[in-house]
Amino acid sequence: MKVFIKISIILFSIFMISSLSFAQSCDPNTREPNEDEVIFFEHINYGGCWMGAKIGSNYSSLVGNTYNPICKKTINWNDTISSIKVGAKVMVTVYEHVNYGGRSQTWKGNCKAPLCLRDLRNSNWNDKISSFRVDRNHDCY
Ligand SMILES: [Ca+2]
Ligand SMILES: [Ca+2]
Repeated sequence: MKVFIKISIILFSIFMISSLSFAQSCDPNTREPNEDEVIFFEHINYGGCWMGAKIGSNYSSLVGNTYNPICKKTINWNDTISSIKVGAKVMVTVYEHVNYGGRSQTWKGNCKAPLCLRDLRNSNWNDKISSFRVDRNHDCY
């Protein structure tokens, strides 16, 4: 009986560890989002420079050069984003033009795990995003 309990605990632990590592991660080698933030990347496959934005952040224009201390270079994020990790409890809406204009697209995490958008060429959004809003994913609250 004791052995059975021990085996059960071990199996349960393995299950918990594996579900954590599989469910919570897009690519552990690059910056992962907290559940309340979205991470935008310069290149596909979460490459290049990245910027994070929390729930409640609205960027009406990405136009203009900003110094990014993370990658230590000046970058213009307009028409630059090529991959995105959407935090578990985040709903992000991206827009083709500044001031939330033009075509738009909304993506959400699934409340437990981030949504992994590794290559925006697949959805015709590569190097097109000019403004975005980050809201709560209301499915999760
Ligand atoms: Ca790009
Ligand atoms: Ca654009």
